[in-house]
Amino acid sequence: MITSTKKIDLLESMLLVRRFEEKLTEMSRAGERIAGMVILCTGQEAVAAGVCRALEPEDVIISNHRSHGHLLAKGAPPGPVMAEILGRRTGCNKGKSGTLHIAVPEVNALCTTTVVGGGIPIAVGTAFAAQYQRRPVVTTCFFGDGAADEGSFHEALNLAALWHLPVIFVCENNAWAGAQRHEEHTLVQDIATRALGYGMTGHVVDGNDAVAVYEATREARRRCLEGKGPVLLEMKTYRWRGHSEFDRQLYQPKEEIAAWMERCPIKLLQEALLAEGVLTYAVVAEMEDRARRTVEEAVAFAMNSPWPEPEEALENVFCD
Ligand SMILES: Cc1ncc(C[n+]2csc(CCOP(=O)(O)OP(=O)(O)O)c2C)c(N)n1
Repeated sequence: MITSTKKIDLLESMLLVRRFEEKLTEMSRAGERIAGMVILCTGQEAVAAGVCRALEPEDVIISNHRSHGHLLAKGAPPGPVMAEILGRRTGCNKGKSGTLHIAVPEVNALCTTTVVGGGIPIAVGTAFAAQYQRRPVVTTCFFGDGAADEGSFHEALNLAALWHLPVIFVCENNAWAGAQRHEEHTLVQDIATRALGYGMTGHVVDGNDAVAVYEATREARRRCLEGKGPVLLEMKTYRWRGHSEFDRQLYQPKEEIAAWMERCPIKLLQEALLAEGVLTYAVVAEMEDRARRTVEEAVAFAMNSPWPEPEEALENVFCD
């Protein structure tokens, strides 16, 4: 059973992600130099928070191009994440990743890849390593519905099931892959049903309900650690913004966006907690303040950080 403390933690985590990304939008519109494309998970925060707050610190995550929520919810420090996005030397990857390939090994966020579907086999590799070394660690891999139609998805899920690897495959089905609707790239309505074809467990989860996401992830984690093999969780959610901030979103019906905004994951949890008497409006206001302050501090840290020197470009670059 999820505790009230954990529910508050989920809300706090979602608020941080929302405010962080709102700030990024503001900065990108103001012409701030952002290293890479601004790709947001606004509207999908329940998946990031629900999954990552259900994991333990030693569990690994592998993320994709829509990574800010995953990283922050896993515990990545907002200052160095912001600094990385702004290409500064104090960034998580010394300013060499920019927005799109951030890794934060300190919190076991080992890889962010923008190759659609590219992270899925990598997750199978890290899960194999944990199983081989008999470490009680689960790998969670985030990818979109578009990625579920890549060849890598099929090979990776087949192998993970065959070897009973401890992987939670999290498909964030936000209804769109770039400008393509889900129905335009697959006839399969529920991607979770594909699990059956590989001999693994799959579930459809309400991806805007942070508590449901948390509980599904806890259960999947338990199964993985009992050696029962991987789990495929399909989180039904929605992308509020365009594919990236360069995208004018003309293909996304306004009414569709509005209907999903009504089911804002933050609003849903906040209202539930107020109704349950777990939270008061005063505490909500404090949480809001805290999230805004954290983001302001992250921006100040990043903006006051130096740019990398040109000669640093080849440091930490390996080749045979
Ligand atoms: C292998 C590969 N093909 C195409 C692209 C270009 N691309 C970047 S994101 C994207 C859409 C991905 O959609 P989805 O997997 O559903 O994730 P979402 O953006 O909806 O979160 C595409 C086609 C890419 N980066 N990599």
